[in-house]
Amino acid sequence: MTNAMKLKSTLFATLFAGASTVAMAQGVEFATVDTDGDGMLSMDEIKTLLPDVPDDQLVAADANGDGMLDESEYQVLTGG
Ligand SMILES: [Ca+2]
Ligand SMILES: [Ca+2]
Repeated sequence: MTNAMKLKSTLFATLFAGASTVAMAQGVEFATVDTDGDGMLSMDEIKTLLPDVPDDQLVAADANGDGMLDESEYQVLTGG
């Protein structure tokens, strides 16, 4: 392996590590997270599929403070 190739693979590893949480959240559909299909995401449902999302982000995304995320609140959480 050349030095240039080593540098490239190190750079890619760094980029992927930095982006992993956001990329993962963005890649999961609302319907996938809503495991009981009631149209709302409980904090338990979110934590099962997205265990790396910090609590403060979940609280911030819950715009109406009902302890659940609807589809529009989930879009805010995932930046969609
Ligand atoms: Ca649900
Ligand atoms: Ca809510």
